[in-house]
Order: sequence, then structure tokens, then C-alpha cells
Amino acid sequence: MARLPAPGSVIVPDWHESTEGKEHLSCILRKNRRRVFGLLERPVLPPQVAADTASYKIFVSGKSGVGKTALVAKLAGLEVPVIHHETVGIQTTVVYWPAKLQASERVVIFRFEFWDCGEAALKKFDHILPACKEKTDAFLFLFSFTDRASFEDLPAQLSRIAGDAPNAVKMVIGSKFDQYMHTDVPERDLTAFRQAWELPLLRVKSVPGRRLADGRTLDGRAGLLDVAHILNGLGEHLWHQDQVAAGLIPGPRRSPQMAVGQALDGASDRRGSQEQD
Ligand SMILES: Nc1nc2c(ncn2[C@@H]2O[C@H](COP(=O)(O)OP(=O)(O)OP(=O)(O)O)[C@@H](O)[C@H]2O)c(=O)[nH]1
Ligand SMILES: [Mg+2]
Repeated sequence: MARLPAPGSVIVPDWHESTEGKEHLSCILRKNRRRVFGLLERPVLPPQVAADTASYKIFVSGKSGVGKTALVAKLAGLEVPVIHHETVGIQTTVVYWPAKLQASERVVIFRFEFWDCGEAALKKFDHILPACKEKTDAFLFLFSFTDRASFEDLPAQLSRIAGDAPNAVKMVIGSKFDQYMHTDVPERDLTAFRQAWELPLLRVKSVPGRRLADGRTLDGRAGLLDVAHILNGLGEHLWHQDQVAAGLIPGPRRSPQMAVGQALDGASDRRGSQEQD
């Protein structure tokens, strides 16, 4: 059976830096700042560069303080919280991202709706987790390179949060990669984790981005370049998942750890193996 897509096999990786890509990116920027879209708003492209929109719900999971809110802010082009303020309840954020598909050479505008929930609220109120999981297309499991316990908690998170969602995309994201010199999670542990779980693994630095000439406003284009690998990786797996669900391409082979879970709960899993940087 086919494995999960190799990085860059579904979405043209550096397309956003091409002339055509930059033209499309301008629909999510205004005067070099990221545009903020209200619930009923969406990016508008000139008719000659029109593209379809693909919408997905993504639940961001991980221990308190690993950087869930900082990651979503970075993806949305907002200021990242420098001090840890626990997220009270659920916070949803919409991020648009234009990308070019390798196979059809079509441009798609991804609409990612991130659901970020403070870990404390999740533990305190029983209704929050089901709301976050309902009709979720993807789970992002965060650990922090500076918090060994958050890495060791991943297997429990994977089974507790997504054990009953075999068809959703699951990705692992190592945050605070800028602090790698002080890491508690050495590369050999990541290798062992990847071999056991066969999930895509990305690294992120959710640090304050470059400013425009005024020294205050965030540079929207520079911020997008910082997170393009995450947005493309997410779009790639979600698009691939849709193709598998529609029967257009075969599903991935099962990972060893996931197969054990399935033997226990009888569910079928379609995740495969991949490393992304
Ligand atoms: N240097 C660095 N700091 C980060 C990074 N990601 C998050 N932080 C910092 O870590 C702290 C906690 O980040 P948050 O995003 O608020 O954590 P959270 O996972 O949302 O926590 P809860 O809402 O309590 O569940 C903040 O001070 C962030 O600035 C990163 O990639 N690099
Ligand atoms: Mg938070």
C-alpha cells in the first residue's frame, strides 16, 4: 500500500516565493501586513487568478506552556505571547494559505480553522474536549524541545485525544526549536519516536517576527516565510487525506504503534510514515 506523501509531493514547496505565488499571497496581505479576516470574510483574488477554497478544522493539543497559543499566533501573523498566559477555554483562529498542487497545477486556498484550548480548561470542563474533537480534520500534537515531560506525554496524548479518530490527520510539532541548544529532547529520541509512531514531525520557532520600517508592525511576508513549512505540511496531509477518503488514491500502510491501538479498539488507521523539516 502507498505511504503518506513525501514532503513536496502534493504541494509545490517553494511556490509561495515564485512570481505567481507572491501574486496569490497578496490576497492575505495588505501593505505588507497580514490581513485579518472576520468570520464572514474571505480572501478575494482577481478573476484571472481565481482558486477554490478547501476548509479544515484543526485541533491543537499539548501540555500547558508548550506553545499552542504562540504557534497559532505565529501562523496567523499575530504577535506571539512573550509571557505565558494560560488560554482560558477555547480560542479559534482562521488562517488562509494559498498553495499550488503538484498533480493538477491548480491553486487552492486552504482555510485552516485552528482550535486552541488551554490545557487547564480542558482538564477542568468535560464538554470542551468533545467540542474540540467534533468533526476535526487534523490534530497537531505539540511538545516543547525544552520540556522533556511534554515529549514523554505524546503517546498518552495520541491515544487519549485521537485514539478514536483513525481517519484524521495527526502531526507532531516540536516547539521552541530556537532553544535547541538547551534541549531536553535529543535527536536520537526523535528518531526512536518516528520509528515507533510513523507520524509527520515538524519543528517550529514561535518567536517574535521581523518588523516593518516603522519598527512596530509585524512584516507579514517575512512572517509567512517563517511558517510556510508548517502551512504547506498541513495542507499536504489534509489534501492527501481527502484524496484517500474519496478513493482516488490508496491509503497508507499502518504504523506499528497505531496497529497495536487498532487491535485493541478494532478501528482502522490510515496514517503512515514521514519526516519533515
Ligand atoms: N523561545 C520560544 N518561546 C516560545 C515558543 N513557543 C512558545 N513560547 C513561549 O512559551 C510560553 C507559553 O506559550 P503558550 O503558547 O502561551 O502556551 P500554551 O501551550 O498555549 O499554554 P496553555 O494555554 O496554558 O495550555 C510563552 O511565554 C511563549 O512566548 C517558541 O517556539 N520559542
Ligand atoms: Mg494557550
